[in-house]
Amino acid sequence: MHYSKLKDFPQNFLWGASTSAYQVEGAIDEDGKSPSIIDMYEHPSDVADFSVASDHYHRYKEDIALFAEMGLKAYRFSIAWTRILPNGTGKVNEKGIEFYNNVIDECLKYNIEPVVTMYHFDLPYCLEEKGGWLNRDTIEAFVEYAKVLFIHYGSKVKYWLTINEQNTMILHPGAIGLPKVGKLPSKKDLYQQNHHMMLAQAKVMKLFHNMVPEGKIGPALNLTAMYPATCNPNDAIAAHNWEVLRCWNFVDVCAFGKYHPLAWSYLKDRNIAPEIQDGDFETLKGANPDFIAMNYYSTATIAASKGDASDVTARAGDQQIMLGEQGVYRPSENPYVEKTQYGWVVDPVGFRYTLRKVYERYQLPILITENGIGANDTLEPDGCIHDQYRIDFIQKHLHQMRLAITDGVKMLGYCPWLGYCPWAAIDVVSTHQGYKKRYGFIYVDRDEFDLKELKRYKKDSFYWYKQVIEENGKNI
Ligand code: BGP
Repeated sequence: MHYSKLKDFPQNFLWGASTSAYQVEGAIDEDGKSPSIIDMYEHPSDVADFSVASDHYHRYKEDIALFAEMGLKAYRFSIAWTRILPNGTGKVNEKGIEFYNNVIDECLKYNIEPVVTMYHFDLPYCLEEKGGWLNRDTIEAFVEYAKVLFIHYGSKVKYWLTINEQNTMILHPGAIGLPKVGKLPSKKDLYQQNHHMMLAQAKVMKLFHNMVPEGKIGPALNLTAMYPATCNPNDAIAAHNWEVLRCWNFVDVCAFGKYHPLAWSYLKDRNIAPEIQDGDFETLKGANPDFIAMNYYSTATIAASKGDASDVTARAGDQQIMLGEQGVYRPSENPYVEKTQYGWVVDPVGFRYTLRKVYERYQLPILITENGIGANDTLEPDGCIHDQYRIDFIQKHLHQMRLAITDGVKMLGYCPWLGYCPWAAIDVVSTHQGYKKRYGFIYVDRDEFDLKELKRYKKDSFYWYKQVIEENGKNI
């Protein structure tokens, strides 16, 4: 669709940026924090671990001052459950409460809207030892944790995200890390975990609406539209299979309180459907998210399954690199898109396409909680970082977002486009590829193992994004 005039980004649009606790904070055993699963998982030995990360725990004031200088209107960060309730439940750790109070107050001091993720891949390890998400007790533990957060921060934080990328945790658990025993859970167990997370999320959303009536809460999923590899109808069916299983099923359970019918048929047919207890569907129906948060990096291109083991590729899959599944789909190449140096498809038009689909399906406001390019940036001798590729990436995605805004149905009473929080506000440790895979607007001077002074430098993209925000995206 071509338009003679593009709509503007809305007034009050949340121009933000994101991080997560385990990737940015460091201080993994300070002030009463207990280990989380991601701290304990086995990660490749040739990349940085999370023990120091970007040392934000000690430098949050300096970092938030830089975010303010960049003009951020929102900062999306996650709270580490293990700082708040080191035993998973029970005794509240005052030092943990204080830390996030300080972070939130520091944001508010600069009129930066804090956007809080409650759970970003980091279940307390002590709960994992009791079965983790496979154990139904973890549902109530999450509710208890949420209640502590709403009591302490509910009056200051308006935007909340329950669980980050539940679909990544269930479909690509290896990308998050390998449990100590070195073995990933079976699919049956993963879908049971998924069901428990869905119940926990629904209960927490209900609690939130009672405790923080003015606030807004949503799930944060990794959403990726799928293209059929050709116009062969079987490729179209396969692309739809995987789009439903990878994306819509997760959003549907939260937004509609029920599994997507195609996903449910797949789960039943393969004997991997979760056990459902009486009352579970009533609980799921009670979620009522206020918006959908979405992490978007890439699209994927999908061909029909050949029905044999060759559907699954030998290369390692991750959040964005599709693996294939026998009888469901095969990953295919797309000749019309580029890739990052880490092999992730770069597809700004696919962003518009995915936004259209999300809006069409759920008719809820959308908050972009991640989007960005991982690259090996170079710190020049004069202290500059010329990351034109990051500027190009974000510029193109924002332009497509503006087109999607122009495509959008105007909704009565509220704006369907809440904001854009790219990944990442500042360099952080990648989930599984170490420190050299950088995403931030602010460079942190450390190497994989040499921590140097962790000094902060503003990248070219920092100045560019600042101007975009000042102009409310009018030149995008
Ligand atoms: C998302 C995660 C983020 C972040 C990002 C970039 O899936 O929610 O935590 O890690 O991907 O991924 P990576 O660090 O693997 O490059």
